[in-house]
Amino acid sequence: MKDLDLTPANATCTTCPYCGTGCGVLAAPDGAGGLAIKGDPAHPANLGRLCSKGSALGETVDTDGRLLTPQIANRSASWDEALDLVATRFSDTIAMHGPDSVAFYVSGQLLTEDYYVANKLMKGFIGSANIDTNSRLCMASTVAGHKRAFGTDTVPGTYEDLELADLVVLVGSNLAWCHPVLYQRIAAAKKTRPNMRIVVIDPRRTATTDIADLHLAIAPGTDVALFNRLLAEIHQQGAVDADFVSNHVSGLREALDTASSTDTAETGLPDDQLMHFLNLWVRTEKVVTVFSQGVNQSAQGSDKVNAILNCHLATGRIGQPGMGPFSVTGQPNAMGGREVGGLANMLACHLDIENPDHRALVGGFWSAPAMPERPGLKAVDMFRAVADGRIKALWIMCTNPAVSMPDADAVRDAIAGCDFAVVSDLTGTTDTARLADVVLPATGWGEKDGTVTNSDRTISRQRSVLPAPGQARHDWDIITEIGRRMGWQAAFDYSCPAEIFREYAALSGLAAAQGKDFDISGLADLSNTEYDALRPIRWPVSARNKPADRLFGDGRFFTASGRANMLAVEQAPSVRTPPHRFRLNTGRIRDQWHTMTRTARAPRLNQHYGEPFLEIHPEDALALGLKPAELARVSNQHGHAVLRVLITDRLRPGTVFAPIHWTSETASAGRIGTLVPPRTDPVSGQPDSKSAMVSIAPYAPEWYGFAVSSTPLAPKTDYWANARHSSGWRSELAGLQTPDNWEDFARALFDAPGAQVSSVIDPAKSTTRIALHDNGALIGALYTAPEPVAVARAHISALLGTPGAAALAGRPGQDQPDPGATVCACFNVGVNTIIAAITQQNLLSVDEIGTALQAGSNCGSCRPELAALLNATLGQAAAE
Ligand SMILES: Nc1nc2c(c(=O)[nH]1)N[C@H]1C(S)=C(S)[C@@H](COP(=O)(O)OP(=O)(O)OC[C@H]3O[C@@H](n4cnc5c(=O)[nH]c(N)nc54)[C@H](O)[C@@H]3O)O[C@H]1N2
Ligand SMILES: Nc1nc2c(c(=O)[nH]1)N[C@H]1C(S)=C(S)[C@@H](COP(=O)(O)OP(=O)(O)OC[C@H]3O[C@@H](n4cnc5c(=O)[nH]c(N)nc54)[C@H](O)[C@@H]3O)O[C@H]1N2
Ligand code: SF4
Ligand SMILES: [Mo]
Repeated sequence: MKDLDLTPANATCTTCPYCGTGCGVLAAPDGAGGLAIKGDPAHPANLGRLCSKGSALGETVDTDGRLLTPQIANRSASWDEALDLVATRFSDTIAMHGPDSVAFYVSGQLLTEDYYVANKLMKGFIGSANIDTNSRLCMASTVAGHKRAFGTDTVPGTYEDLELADLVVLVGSNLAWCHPVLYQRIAAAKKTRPNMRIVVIDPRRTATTDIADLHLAIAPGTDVALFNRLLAEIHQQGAVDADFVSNHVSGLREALDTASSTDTAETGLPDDQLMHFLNLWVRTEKVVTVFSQGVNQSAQGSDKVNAILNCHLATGRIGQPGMGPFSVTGQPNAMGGREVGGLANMLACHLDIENPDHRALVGGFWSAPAMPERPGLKAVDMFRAVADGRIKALWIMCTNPAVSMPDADAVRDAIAGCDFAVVSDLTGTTDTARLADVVLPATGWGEKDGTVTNSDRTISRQRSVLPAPGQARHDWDIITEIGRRMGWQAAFDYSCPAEIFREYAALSGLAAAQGKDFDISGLADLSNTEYDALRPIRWPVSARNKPADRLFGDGRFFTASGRANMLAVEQAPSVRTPPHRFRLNTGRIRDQWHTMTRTARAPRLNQHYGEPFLEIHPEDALALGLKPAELARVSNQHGHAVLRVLITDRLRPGTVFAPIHWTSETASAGRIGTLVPPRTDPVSGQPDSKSAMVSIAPYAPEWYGFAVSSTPLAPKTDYWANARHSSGWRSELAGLQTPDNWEDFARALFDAPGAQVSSVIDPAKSTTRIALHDNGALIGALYTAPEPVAVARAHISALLGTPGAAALAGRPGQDQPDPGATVCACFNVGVNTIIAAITQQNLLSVDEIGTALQAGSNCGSCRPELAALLNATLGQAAAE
C-alpha cells in the first residue's frame, strides 16, 4: 500500500511516538515489511500534517536488529526464567536491604498504562518512591513551576491558541525542528494574518528564528532577568489586570518588588531590541509564551518558569483564546507520565506523595500494603545512589541513560557496577542495554497499544498495526508479570491495557473529589470496544468536569486558597566562563530522535546531518586554529567527545553547541552527556544540560577518511561515525597514524578479504581512493586525505551495487551535477540542487521551490531551511 492511498477506513489510526505534539497517524502494512504512513486529517493536533520524522515512521519498524528473546548475561533465556530471576532478585534485595534499595528509571515514552502499573508496583506494593523518569531531564522544572503557581501541573491552553494569538513568544524552544507541526501551524496562521508577530528568545540563531519578527539572542541563563523586567514594565505601563489579580492571584507585590530591582544588563540585549519586545508583549493582549528546554534545563529552570507565569498571571492573560503560558512537552507521553505520577515526588492523578490524605486515598484505592511517606530519589540522585551501592537492583525501561543522563560516564559505570540491572528495550545493543544483567525485549511503536497525552492535554490512542517481533512483550505485560511474581497476584491481574486505563480513570475521579483538576473519570466505564475506538479527547472529562478547552480562564486555581501564586524570583548571578573555556549548549537536530535507536534506521533521516558536530563561532575557530570540517576534541573533568567542526555565526563567541543524539553505537566519541555536569535546579532536580564548561582543541588526525559500504561497518579507527543511507552505510573516519598499506586497511575495514581492489593513490598529496568490487559490483569505497575529505558523498553512495570504476573519481562527471548535502529528506533534494534552481529559475518563495523541485512540499520540516537558503542566495544575488 502507498502512503497516499491511506484512509481511516483502510488504515489504523494511531499516534506518532516522537514529540509531544502528538500527531495522529494513519498506518498500514506496506507489504514489504514496513508501513505506509500518512498524517491523520481528523486528528486535532496535526489535521493531516506530519514532519520528516513522522513521515519516515514506516522505515523504522523492520525487525532487523530487534531483540527477540530475553537475555540473561548475554545469552537467550525463556521469559519464565528471566521474569523469575527479576522478581526473585528484586524481592530478595528488598527483604535484605529494604524497599529503598531498589529503583525503577522509566520514560516519557512509555504509554500511560505501562506507566500506571510501574508506578503502582513501586509506590503501592514495593513501598518505595524510587521511581523516576527521564521527564526529570525534560519537564521537571515546568512541573515545579506550574505547581508553585497553579497548585497543579497543568498546561492551561490548547494548540488553537497558538493560531489565535497576535503575538507568539518562543523562549528556549527550537520549535521548527523539535515540534515541527506546531511550528507549521503557527507559520500558516501568520501567513493568513500577517500582523501576527513572532519573537524568539534563544542565544542561538536557529531554524525557528527564520520566522521571527524579532530574535532576542539573550545571554544564556538570563531569562529570569528578562521576564522580571517584563513584569516591571507591565506594571509601569498600567497593564496589570487589577480585577483578575485582586480576585484570583496572590504575591503580585512581592514579585514586583523583586522584578523592579532586576538588572537587565546581564541579558546582553541592546536597549532598542529589549524595548521593542517589552512594548510588543505589554501592548498585545493575545499573547502566548511558549517555552521548552532553554527554560527547563537550567540550574534556575523552575524560577525561569515562574518568571514567565508571573507575567501571564499579572495580566490575566491565561486560559483565554489566544492567551497563556504554554510549556510544550518533549516526549509523546511526557504529559501522561506527569499525570500518572511517574516522578519520584508525585502520586497518580496529580496527587502529592507528601500529603497524608492523598497517600491514604491512593493506598486505599489500590489496597496497597505499603505506601512511601516521602519522595523517592530524583534521576541524578538515583544514579548517585546506584553508584555508591545504596540502590542494589535497578530496572530501566524505555530510556537510554548511559547516553542521555548528565555525567554519562559516571552513570554508565554506575549501571555496570550495579548488583542487578535490568533493561527493557527494543534492542539489546543500546549503550545502556549492553550494561545490564537482564535485557527484556519490549514491543515498540506500531506493535503496542495504549494511550498518550500530548502538550495540550489531548489523550490519544496508540494502536498496534504490526505483530510483536519474536517473543517481545508489551511493557505493561512485563511489569504486571513481575508484580504477580513478587506476590501481588490480585493487584496486577490485568488482561489488557483497557482494564488498566479504566482503573486509572476511576482513581482520577477520587483525585478530582480532593480538588484536583486532572479528571478523566468520564472514561472509567469505557468498554474494551469503546476504548479501542476512543477518539482524541482533551481532559478534564467527567460528569463533574466536562471536556474543557482551557483551564484557569475562570480564575479558579488548585492551590489551597484557590488563588494562583506569583513568585518573587531573582536572576541567579551569571556563571562566568573561565579563561580558555567555552560554554557548551546542547540540543536537538531536525531529523533525529534522542539516542537514534529508531530514527537512525530510516536512511532518509540520516541525510540531514550524518555525524556528531560542534557549532563554533568563526572567531573562536580562528583562535583555536580550527578549519571548517576538521575535528575538535571537547573535554572537561567529566569526559570528552570528538566532534566535526561546523563554523557558524549562529551563536555568540565563547559558546558552542552540540547535538545530543550520537552514542557509542553510532560514533567513536559522540556522547555529549559525558560532558554535562550533574548540576541540577534545586527546586525541580532537573539537570542544567545547556551550559557545561569545556575546553576545545584541534583533534589533529594524520588522515581523514570517508567510506561507503553495502554492509554495516565496524571501524576500529581512532575516529568514526556511522550512518545508514538508502543503498548501504556511510562512515566518516580519521586516524592518528597513517596505515602502512591502504589496500590492506581497506580490506580489513570492509571485512572483505576476497574483494577485487582498485585504487588511485597519490603519494605527493597523500590522498587515496580505493574501490572494492565483488562479482563486478561496487561493495565499498574509501577516500582518504590529510585534510577533511571533499568528495560528492550522495553521488558515491548511490554507486554502491553498480559496476565500473566510477567511484574512483570521487565525484560525478560534468553531466551529473552533485546534489550536495540533503535538505529535503522526503524527496532527497540537496543543497546544491536548490541553490541552482533558485538562481537559474528565478525562484522567489519556498512554495516556488516546492513546485520546481518538490522540496518542502511533503512534510514541510525543511521549509525554514529553504527560506534561509532563499534569503542567502537572493541576498547574495542582490549584492552582486
Ligand atoms: N527532532 C527532534 N525533535 C524533538 C526531539 C528530538 O530528539 N529530535 N526531542 C523531543 C524532546 S524529548 C524534547 S524535550 C523537545 C525539546 O525541544 P526544544 O526545547 O525546542 O529543543 P532543544 O534543542 O533541546 O533546546 C531548545 C533551545 O534552547 C536554547 N537555549 C539554551 N540555553 C538557553 C537559555 O539560557 N535561554 C534560552 N531562552 N534558550 C536557551 C538552545 O539554544 C536551543 O535552541 O524536543 C522534542 N522534539
Ligand atoms: N545534554 C543533554 N542531555 C539531554 C537532553 C539535552 O537537551 N541535552 N535532553 C534530555 C531530554 S529532554 C530527554 S527527554 C532525554 C531523552 O533521552 P532517552 O530517553 O535516554 O532517549 P531515547 O533515545 O528516546 O531512549 C528511549 C529508549 O527506549 C527504547 N524504546 C523505544 N520504545 C520503547 C518501548 O515502547 N518500550 C521500551 N521498553 N523501550 C522502548 C529505545 O530503543 C531507546 O533505547 O534526554 C535528556 N538528555
Ligand atoms: S511533529 Fe513530527 S515528530 Fe512530532 S508528533 Fe508530529 S509527526 Fe511526530
Ligand atoms: Mo525531553
